[in-house]
Amino acid sequence: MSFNSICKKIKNVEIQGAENIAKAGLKAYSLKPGKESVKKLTSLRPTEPALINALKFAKKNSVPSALNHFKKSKLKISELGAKKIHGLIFTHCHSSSVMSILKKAKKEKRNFKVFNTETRPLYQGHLTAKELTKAKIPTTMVIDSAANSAIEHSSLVLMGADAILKEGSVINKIGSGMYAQLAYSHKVPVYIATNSWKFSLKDVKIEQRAYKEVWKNAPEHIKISNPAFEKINPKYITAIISELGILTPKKFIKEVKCRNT
Ligand code: RUB
Repeated sequence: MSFNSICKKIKNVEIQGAENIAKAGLKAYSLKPGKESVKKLTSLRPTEPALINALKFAKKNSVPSALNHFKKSKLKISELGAKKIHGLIFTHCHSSSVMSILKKAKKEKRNFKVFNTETRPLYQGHLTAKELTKAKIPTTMVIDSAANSAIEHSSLVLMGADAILKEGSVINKIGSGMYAQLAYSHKVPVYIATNSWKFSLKDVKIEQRAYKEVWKNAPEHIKISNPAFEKINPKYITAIISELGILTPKKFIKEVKCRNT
Protein backbone atom coordinates (compact mmCIF):
# COMPACT_ATOMS: atom_id res chain seq x y z
CA MET A 1 0.00 0.00 0.00
CA SER A 2 1.27 3.51 -0.82
CA PHE A 3 1.37 6.53 1.54
CA ASN A 4 -1.64 8.06 -0.22
CA SER A 5 -3.76 4.92 -0.16
CA ILE A 6 -3.14 4.51 3.59
CA CYS A 7 -4.20 8.15 4.10
CA LYS A 8 -7.37 7.57 2.09
CA LYS A 9 -8.25 4.45 4.09
CA ILE A 10 -7.73 6.30 7.39
CA LYS A 11 -9.82 9.26 6.24
CA ASN A 12 -12.81 7.22 5.09
CA VAL A 13 -12.69 4.91 8.17
CA GLU A 14 -11.71 1.76 6.22
CA ILE A 15 -8.92 1.71 8.80
CA GLN A 16 -10.65 2.48 12.10
CA GLY A 17 -9.97 2.51 15.82
CA ALA A 18 -7.32 4.69 17.41
CA GLU A 19 -4.63 2.02 17.65
CA ASN A 20 -5.13 0.69 14.10
CA ILE A 21 -4.99 4.27 12.85
CA ALA A 22 -1.75 4.91 14.78
CA LYS A 23 -0.17 1.71 13.42
CA ALA A 24 -1.26 2.50 9.85
CA GLY A 25 0.08 6.04 10.32
CA LEU A 26 3.44 4.59 11.36
CA LYS A 27 3.46 2.38 8.26
CA ALA A 28 2.66 5.40 6.05
CA TYR A 29 5.37 7.45 7.77
CA SER A 30 7.94 4.72 7.14
CA LEU A 31 7.05 4.90 3.41
CA LYS A 32 7.36 8.68 3.30
CA PRO A 33 9.12 10.15 6.35
CA GLY A 34 9.20 13.89 6.99
CA LYS A 35 7.37 16.87 8.46
CA GLU A 36 4.82 17.13 5.64
CA SER A 37 3.77 13.50 6.12
CA VAL A 38 3.27 14.03 9.87
CA LYS A 39 1.13 17.09 9.12
CA LYS A 40 -0.99 15.23 6.60
CA LEU A 41 -1.40 12.09 8.75
CA THR A 42 -2.39 13.95 11.91
CA SER A 43 -5.02 15.97 10.01
CA LEU A 44 -6.92 12.89 8.81
CA ARG A 45 -8.72 11.98 12.08
CA PRO A 46 -8.26 14.96 14.44
CA THR A 47 -9.41 13.13 17.60
CA GLU A 48 -6.38 10.80 17.69
CA PRO A 49 -3.51 11.58 20.13
CA ALA A 50 -2.21 8.00 19.81
CA LEU A 51 -1.28 8.73 16.20
CA ILE A 52 0.46 11.98 17.18
CA ASN A 53 2.30 10.33 20.11
CA ALA A 54 3.30 7.31 18.01
CA LEU A 55 4.75 9.50 15.25
CA LYS A 56 6.63 11.62 17.82
CA PHE A 57 8.08 8.49 19.40
CA ALA A 58 9.00 7.01 16.00
CA LYS A 59 10.78 10.22 14.97
CA LYS A 60 12.88 10.10 18.12
CA ASN A 61 13.40 6.33 18.19
CA SER A 62 12.13 4.20 15.30
CA VAL A 63 8.93 2.91 13.71
CA PRO A 64 9.57 -0.72 14.84
CA SER A 65 10.05 0.40 18.46
CA ALA A 66 6.76 2.35 18.33
CA LEU A 67 4.99 -0.73 16.95
CA ASN A 68 6.59 -2.82 19.67
CA HIS A 69 5.15 -0.49 22.31
CA PHE A 70 1.64 -1.20 20.98
CA LYS A 71 2.28 -4.95 20.85
CA LYS A 72 3.66 -5.21 24.39
CA SER A 73 0.95 -2.94 25.82
CA LYS A 74 -1.86 -4.88 24.15
CA LEU A 75 -0.64 -8.07 25.81
CA LYS A 76 -0.60 -6.44 29.22
CA ILE A 77 -4.03 -4.81 28.71
CA SER A 78 -5.60 -8.13 27.66
CA GLU A 79 -4.08 -9.97 30.63
CA LEU A 80 -5.22 -7.37 33.17
CA GLY A 81 -8.63 -6.81 31.59
CA ALA A 82 -9.54 -10.49 31.20
CA LYS A 83 -9.55 -10.86 34.99
CA LYS A 84 -12.51 -8.45 35.18
CA ILE A 85 -14.64 -10.32 32.64
CA HIS A 86 -17.69 -12.23 33.92
CA GLY A 87 -21.44 -12.31 33.26
CA LEU A 88 -22.79 -9.87 30.70
CA ILE A 89 -20.45 -7.34 29.11
CA PHE A 90 -21.75 -4.30 27.25
CA THR A 91 -19.57 -2.67 24.62
CA HIS A 92 -19.92 0.05 22.00
CA CYS A 93 -18.28 0.63 18.61
CA HIS A 94 -15.19 -1.43 17.72
CA SER A 95 -12.11 -1.21 19.88
CA SER A 96 -9.12 -3.51 19.32
CA SER A 97 -8.25 -3.09 23.03
CA VAL A 98 -11.70 -4.34 24.09
CA MET A 99 -11.49 -7.20 21.56
CA SER A 100 -8.12 -8.32 22.95
CA ILE A 101 -9.52 -8.45 26.50
CA LEU A 102 -12.61 -10.41 25.49
CA LYS A 103 -10.60 -12.90 23.41
CA LYS A 104 -8.16 -13.42 26.27
CA ALA A 105 -11.09 -13.99 28.67
CA LYS A 106 -12.47 -16.58 26.24
CA LYS A 107 -9.06 -18.34 26.19
CA GLU A 108 -9.14 -18.38 29.99
CA LYS A 109 -12.56 -20.06 29.73
CA ARG A 110 -14.34 -17.30 31.61
CA ASN A 111 -18.10 -17.46 31.62
CA PHE A 112 -19.49 -14.39 29.83
CA LYS A 113 -21.66 -13.05 27.04
CA VAL A 114 -21.51 -9.76 25.17
CA PHE A 115 -24.07 -7.15 24.19
CA ASN A 116 -22.79 -4.76 21.57
CA THR A 117 -24.31 -1.75 19.82
CA GLU A 118 -24.58 -1.44 16.05
CA THR A 119 -22.95 2.04 16.31
CA ARG A 120 -24.61 4.27 13.77
CA PRO A 121 -23.85 5.88 11.39
CA LEU A 122 -20.90 3.73 10.24
CA TYR A 123 -21.92 0.48 11.96
CA GLN A 124 -18.57 -0.41 13.53
CA GLY A 125 -20.71 -2.70 15.75
CA HIS A 126 -20.94 -5.07 12.80
CA LEU A 127 -17.17 -5.53 13.01
CA THR A 128 -17.41 -6.20 16.73
CA ALA A 129 -20.27 -8.71 16.38
CA LYS A 130 -18.48 -10.53 13.52
CA GLU A 131 -15.13 -10.66 15.32
CA LEU A 132 -16.60 -11.89 18.61
CA THR A 133 -18.83 -14.47 16.91
CA LYS A 134 -15.81 -15.74 14.95
CA ALA A 135 -14.00 -16.13 18.29
CA LYS A 136 -17.03 -18.16 19.51
CA ILE A 137 -17.97 -15.58 22.13
CA PRO A 138 -21.78 -15.46 22.54
CA THR A 139 -22.74 -11.99 21.28
CA THR A 140 -26.02 -10.14 20.81
CA MET A 141 -26.07 -6.91 18.88
CA VAL A 142 -28.65 -4.27 19.76
CA ILE A 143 -29.53 -1.03 18.01
CA ASP A 144 -27.98 1.99 19.70
CA SER A 145 -31.25 3.19 21.21
CA ALA A 146 -31.93 -0.23 22.82
CA ALA A 147 -28.90 0.05 25.09
CA ASN A 148 -30.67 0.93 28.34
CA SER A 149 -32.01 -2.52 29.20
CA ALA A 150 -28.80 -4.18 27.94
CA ILE A 151 -26.75 -1.97 30.26
CA GLU A 152 -29.14 -2.47 33.17
CA HIS A 153 -28.53 -6.23 33.01
CA SER A 154 -24.79 -5.98 32.43
CA SER A 155 -22.02 -6.86 34.89
CA LEU A 156 -19.86 -4.16 33.36
CA VAL A 157 -19.51 -1.75 30.49
CA LEU A 158 -16.21 -2.02 28.63
CA MET A 159 -15.30 0.57 25.99
CA GLY A 160 -12.20 1.82 24.22
CA ALA A 161 -10.76 5.33 24.06
CA ASP A 162 -9.57 7.70 21.39
CA ALA A 163 -8.21 10.26 23.81
CA ILE A 164 -7.71 10.78 27.53
CA LEU A 165 -7.59 14.39 28.67
CA LYS A 166 -5.72 15.91 31.59
CA GLU A 167 -8.79 16.19 33.83
CA GLY A 168 -9.38 12.43 33.39
CA SER A 169 -12.22 12.52 30.90
CA VAL A 170 -12.09 10.03 28.06
CA ILE A 171 -13.11 10.66 24.46
CA ASN A 172 -14.59 7.72 22.59
CA LYS A 173 -17.21 7.03 19.89
CA ILE A 174 -20.33 9.20 20.03
CA GLY A 175 -22.75 7.61 22.49
CA SER A 176 -20.01 6.53 24.92
CA GLY A 177 -20.70 9.40 27.33
CA MET A 178 -24.41 8.60 27.37
CA TYR A 179 -23.81 4.86 27.92
CA ALA A 180 -21.39 5.56 30.77
CA GLN A 181 -23.94 7.87 32.41
CA LEU A 182 -26.63 5.19 32.04
CA ALA A 183 -24.31 2.57 33.54
CA TYR A 184 -23.59 4.88 36.47
CA SER A 185 -27.32 5.31 37.09
CA HIS A 186 -27.75 1.50 37.15
CA LYS A 187 -24.65 1.08 39.38
CA VAL A 188 -22.88 -0.88 36.63
CA PRO A 189 -19.09 -0.33 36.59
CA VAL A 190 -17.52 1.30 33.52
CA TYR A 191 -14.04 0.24 32.40
CA ILE A 192 -12.03 1.87 29.62
CA ALA A 193 -9.48 -0.29 27.78
CA THR A 194 -6.71 1.77 26.26
CA ASN A 195 -3.07 2.31 25.55
CA SER A 196 -1.59 5.19 27.57
CA TRP A 197 -0.47 6.89 24.32
CA LYS A 198 -4.04 8.14 23.97
CA PHE A 199 -3.25 10.69 26.70
CA SER A 200 -3.12 14.29 25.53
CA LEU A 201 -2.06 17.33 27.53
CA LYS A 202 -3.67 19.57 24.91
CA ASP A 203 -7.42 19.70 24.35
CA VAL A 204 -8.58 17.41 21.57
CA LYS A 205 -10.88 18.46 18.75
CA ILE A 206 -14.00 16.35 18.30
CA GLU A 207 -14.16 15.26 14.67
CA GLN A 208 -17.29 16.36 12.77
CA ARG A 209 -17.95 14.00 9.89
CA ALA A 210 -19.96 14.45 6.69
CA TYR A 211 -23.76 14.65 7.08
CA LYS A 212 -24.04 12.13 4.22
CA GLU A 213 -22.91 9.40 6.62
CA VAL A 214 -26.17 9.98 8.51
CA TRP A 215 -28.56 10.61 5.61
CA LYS A 216 -27.15 10.15 2.14
CA ASN A 217 -29.84 11.92 0.12
CA ALA A 218 -31.18 14.28 2.76
CA PRO A 219 -33.52 16.94 1.36
CA GLU A 220 -31.92 20.37 1.04
CA HIS A 221 -31.94 22.75 4.05
CA ILE A 222 -32.10 19.95 6.62
CA LYS A 223 -29.36 20.46 9.17
CA ILE A 224 -27.53 17.33 10.29
CA SER A 225 -24.82 17.22 12.91
CA ASN A 226 -22.49 14.21 12.87
CA PRO A 227 -19.90 14.34 15.66
CA ALA A 228 -17.82 11.15 15.62
CA PHE A 229 -16.88 11.20 19.30
CA GLU A 230 -17.90 12.48 22.71
CA LYS A 231 -16.48 12.92 26.20
CA ILE A 232 -17.09 10.54 29.07
CA ASN A 233 -17.14 12.35 32.39
CA PRO A 234 -14.48 10.79 34.69
CA LYS A 235 -17.02 10.49 37.50
CA TYR A 236 -18.73 7.71 35.48
CA ILE A 237 -15.48 5.79 34.92
CA THR A 238 -14.63 3.06 37.43
CA ALA A 239 -11.14 2.49 36.03
CA ILE A 240 -8.89 2.72 33.00
CA ILE A 241 -7.25 -0.57 31.99
CA SER A 242 -3.94 0.26 30.34
CA GLU A 243 -0.38 -1.07 30.23
CA LEU A 244 0.14 1.05 33.37
CA GLY A 245 -2.35 -1.06 35.34
CA ILE A 246 -6.03 -0.82 36.29
CA LEU A 247 -6.27 2.70 37.64
CA THR A 248 -8.95 5.29 38.41
CA PRO A 249 -8.84 8.20 35.93
CA LYS A 250 -7.14 10.36 38.59
CA LYS A 251 -4.43 7.77 39.30
CA PHE A 252 -3.98 7.08 35.59
CA ILE A 253 -3.28 10.77 34.91
CA LYS A 254 -0.83 10.93 37.82
CA GLU A 255 1.01 7.85 36.57
CA VAL A 256 1.15 8.90 32.93
CA LYS A 257 2.39 12.40 33.84
CA CYS A 258 5.01 10.88 36.13
CA ARG A 259 6.31 8.69 33.27
CA ASN A 260 6.38 11.56 30.79
CA THR A 261 8.50 13.86 32.98
C1 RUB B 1 -13.41 3.81 17.06
C2 RUB B 1 -13.56 3.97 18.53
C3 RUB B 1 -12.78 3.02 19.39
C4 RUB B 1 -11.47 3.69 19.82
C5 RUB B 1 -10.53 2.73 20.52
O1 RUB B 1 -13.92 4.92 16.31
O2 RUB B 1 -14.20 4.86 19.03
O3 RUB B 1 -13.50 2.69 20.54
O4 RUB B 1 -10.83 4.21 18.68
O5 RUB B 1 -10.06 1.74 19.64
P1 RUB B 1 -13.73 4.95 14.72
P2 RUB B 1 -8.71 0.93 19.94
O6 RUB B 1 -14.31 3.67 14.18
O7 RUB B 1 -14.47 6.17 14.26
O8 RUB B 1 -12.24 5.04 14.44
O9 RUB B 1 -8.90 0.28 21.25
O10 RUB B 1 -8.61 -0.06 18.82
O11 RUB B 1 -7.59 1.90 19.94
